[in-house]
Amino acid sequence: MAKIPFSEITPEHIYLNRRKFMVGAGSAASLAVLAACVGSPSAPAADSDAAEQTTAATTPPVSDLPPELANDAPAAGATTDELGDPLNTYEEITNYNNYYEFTTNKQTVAKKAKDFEPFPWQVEVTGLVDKPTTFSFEDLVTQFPHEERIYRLRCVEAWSMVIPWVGFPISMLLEAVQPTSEAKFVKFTTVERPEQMPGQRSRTLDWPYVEGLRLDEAMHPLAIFATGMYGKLLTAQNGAPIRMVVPWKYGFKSIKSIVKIELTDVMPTSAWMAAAPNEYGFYANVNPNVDHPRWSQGSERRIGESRRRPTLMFNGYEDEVAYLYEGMDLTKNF
Ligand SMILES: Nc1nc2c(c(=O)[nH]1)N[C@H]1C(S)=C(S)[C@@H](COP(=O)(O)O)O[C@H]1N2
Ligand SMILES: [Mo]
Repeated sequence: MAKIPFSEITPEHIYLNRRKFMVGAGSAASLAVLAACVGSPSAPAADSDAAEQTTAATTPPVSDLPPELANDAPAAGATTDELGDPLNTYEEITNYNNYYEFTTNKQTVAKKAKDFEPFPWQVEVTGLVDKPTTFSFEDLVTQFPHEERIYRLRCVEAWSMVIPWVGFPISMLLEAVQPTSEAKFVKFTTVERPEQMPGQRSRTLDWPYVEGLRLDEAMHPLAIFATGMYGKLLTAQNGAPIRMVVPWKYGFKSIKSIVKIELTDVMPTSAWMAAAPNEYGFYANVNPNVDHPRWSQGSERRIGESRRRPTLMFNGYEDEVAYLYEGMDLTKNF
């Protein structure tokens, strides 16, 4: 596959995000439509809803810059989550990361990830599907309409952030490959590149990083793949070029830099289940009533705040997702 210059990826990607945010529609956008729109990103959109339009004009100009530089002027479409909590800053979100492939030190992931080269990228979707498909990054951002999703991210270590992701529902990709009736779980795998990922040269985890969801969890409309954040392409430290975001589960479920997606009929063993099965279960739903063996999960520290705040059941998404776990003992299925 020919390497597409960053300048040719970004305009479509960002304009698509902005446009989807403005119109909030679910129709698929074609490259031709996008091409017609690029170049007038701040022009008022005739078909957009006035109430959602306020920040549309802040879309930064796109130039032929490497991702680190292109990410210097971020813009999100809102300033708070649906509970009224302010977004964390771009600085906070890109400088306090868990990404063990680079290092276990949250404050230096950004620096260690500087040489990671996300393009070109391919994601192989395989296993129990009628249409196994390998998507390039460009396929993903053009085939699946992107939108902004402001989600709380609650790490199992009891810190949290509010992050404006840009992405698309996992269900869209799964519908495209058509899981067979035997498919019950989805297994996700991170790229293995020890030459660019210094943390993979030591055995902190059994690489590659693997995660999994039940198929119905993956199909839930809140479960997304993110390719951007604050209206920009993802930084390497946040999981470029594509990562999962499942906001009602602990952060470690939201696997970064995905290269493989496999539909299966057996529950995948995640990297964290393999490392410490007594501490990390398959479900990993945020639950203030089930403590981690080594600390309480009843409260958390929002990055940027000093006072701890109570942790919410399913991270505040209980009304949307509780039905997925009806009849299950969540203390056993942790
Ligand atoms: N491949 C991979 N994905 C990963 C991790 C990791 O170490 N490797 N860390 C997880 C953890 S523990 C958290 S809290 C989130 C952090 O995402 P962020 O750095 O974008 O905030 O990524 C998750 N995804
Ligand atoms: Mo985490």
